[in-house]
Amino acid sequence: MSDVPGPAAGLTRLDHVGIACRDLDASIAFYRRTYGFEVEHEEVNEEQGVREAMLRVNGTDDGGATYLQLLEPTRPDSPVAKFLDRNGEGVHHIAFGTHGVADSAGAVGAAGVRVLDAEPRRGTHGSRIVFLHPKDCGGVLTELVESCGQAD
Ligand code: CMX
Ligand code: CO
Repeated sequence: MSDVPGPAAGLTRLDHVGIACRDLDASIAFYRRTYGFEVEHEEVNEEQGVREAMLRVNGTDDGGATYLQLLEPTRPDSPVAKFLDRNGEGVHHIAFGTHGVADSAGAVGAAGVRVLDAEPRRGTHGSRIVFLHPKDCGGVLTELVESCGQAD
């Protein structure tokens, strides 16, 4: 173990696991009938090129929750469409929650990980999100998310 302290990234929960699917309604039906998870929120995010549903799994001790984020592409040049072409359906990214996404991104960036968004973008339900390059995260596309109304 290294003695060097880690970055003060301020991450407080696993916010969601993003899952790429070809048919959002079929995927929702699978998670409902198999596990009993219910959709808490559904939307189209044109900037990200997705139609998506958030299925709540559990609450977290920072006052937030952990979700599955089911993602169906809305256009062929979107990140999720490219992922499906290459890999088929499956886990696309993980997302950590924070109370301050800009500060967290700064800390993670200072640790040597490429932050893909210079400014936070709009994520699910008005949240603020940035993505980290999967090649700097052991092959895992990673998102940092600050829920709407959560900023300090
Ligand atoms: N997980 C792990 N690796 C991934 C990946 C993913 N989801 N997507 C792409 N990669 C890898 C590819 O396998 C490829 O690796 P190799 O060079 O070894 O073959 C490399 O990254 C480049 O892949 P690409 O298909 O050419 O894709 P791009 O470089 O054009 O884009 C990325 C990759 C991560 C920069 C882009 O997908 C991105 O900006 N993603 C963030 C936005 C996003 O995913 N939005 C949808 C979700 C929205 C939400 O959660 O709200
Ligand atoms: Co996400």
